[in-house]
Amino acid sequence: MKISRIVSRSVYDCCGLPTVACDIFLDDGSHVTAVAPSGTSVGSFELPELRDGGQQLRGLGVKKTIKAIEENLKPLLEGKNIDALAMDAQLAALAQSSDSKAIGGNGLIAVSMALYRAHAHSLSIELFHFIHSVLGFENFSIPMPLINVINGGSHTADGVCPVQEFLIIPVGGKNLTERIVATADVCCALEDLFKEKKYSRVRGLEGGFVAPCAHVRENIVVIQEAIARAGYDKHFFAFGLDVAATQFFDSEQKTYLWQGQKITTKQLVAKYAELLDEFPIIYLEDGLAEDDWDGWSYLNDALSSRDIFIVGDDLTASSMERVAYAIKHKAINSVILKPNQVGTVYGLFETVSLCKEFDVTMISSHRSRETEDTFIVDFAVGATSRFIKLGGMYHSERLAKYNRLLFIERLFAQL
Ligand code: 2PG
Ligand code: MG
Repeated sequence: MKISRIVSRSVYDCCGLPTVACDIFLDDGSHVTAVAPSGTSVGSFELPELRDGGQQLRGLGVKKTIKAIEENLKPLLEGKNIDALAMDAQLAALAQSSDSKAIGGNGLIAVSMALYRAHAHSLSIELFHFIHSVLGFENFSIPMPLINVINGGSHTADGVCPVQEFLIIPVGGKNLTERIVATADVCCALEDLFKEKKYSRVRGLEGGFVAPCAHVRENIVVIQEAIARAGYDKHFFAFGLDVAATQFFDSEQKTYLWQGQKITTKQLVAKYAELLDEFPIIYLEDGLAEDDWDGWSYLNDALSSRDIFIVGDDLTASSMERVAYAIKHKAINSVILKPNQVGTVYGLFETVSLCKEFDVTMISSHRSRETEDTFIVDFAVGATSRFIKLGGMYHSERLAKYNRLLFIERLFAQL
């Protein structure tokens, strides 16, 4: 099937801010759409977005991005037979070149994702299936969700608690359906508890409640209380933290501002060790800042006996080169995969291959500024990610993704 037309346009994300959508029209008259997500705690090693600047829409308009797609990408793709991988390889080459600034990571990723969706559509197969076959992987499985129930850091207005995301991990469930029921139960119990304790029920960017306590420990205690109240055994849920530590790192003084105190890398790692002694935390994302490389090797070594996923996000920025460096420096054992960090799905495939080769655990992740697009879910299943991060079970841009994952589990049950 041929690509007859590519249209890019401005749509709005969950924060009411503009983002780029790409529609691909095929020569049978059908079309598909993909929409670029955006981050709030954006790492410095991500492919930069192209935005309009100026006063309007906080300077986040995407007219320039749309123009760049028209001028640079449309001529490469229109009128050609759809071949997502080969076409995306061309986009990946642009992403690696100085031209990437002229198009922006946001423009590239919208077109890149739309190419896979269009190709899958032209073959009448599910997107996850197409991605899986492109990667040549054998078995499918449904990734374990990491559900964000309390938000802190830059994902809240006050940023009173340093940790960005308190995640619950329903390890006791035997399948996704059971895990989601249990999680929804805990979310209800948490809401009741917040009411009783007269905590604000304002939600953060990803749909979890704004952290009621400045101290990390106290927030975990509240979640534990909700789990008990919902009637789940204490082994049913494990915990994860996305600390997003780059946000409170002082790179000149090499200190972290943790709960009002300036502390060193080693002191922060000691705080994590204390939390790990007290709670069943099995997942620690961006525990240190994106350029604290020595600190990361120390962290990974110090916690190595603890059976914990040490996860790079801002540190690795989904880039094959940075993940390779992190492996070499023994900085991590797990990696976040976000398509827009590298600008193309093809670029992310390269990182996936590296993770497979070195047995690095993969976590596919949404961004804080999302839309109804569920591409990341299909990517996670197709790439055989062990975990998936989709935010809280609140707000339609998050639920669209949980519901897509439930649909895929149902499809598998019928195979
Ligand atoms: C993260 C993400 C998603 P953001 O840090 O992992 O949860 O947040 O999109 O703001 O970078
Ligand atoms: Mg993160």
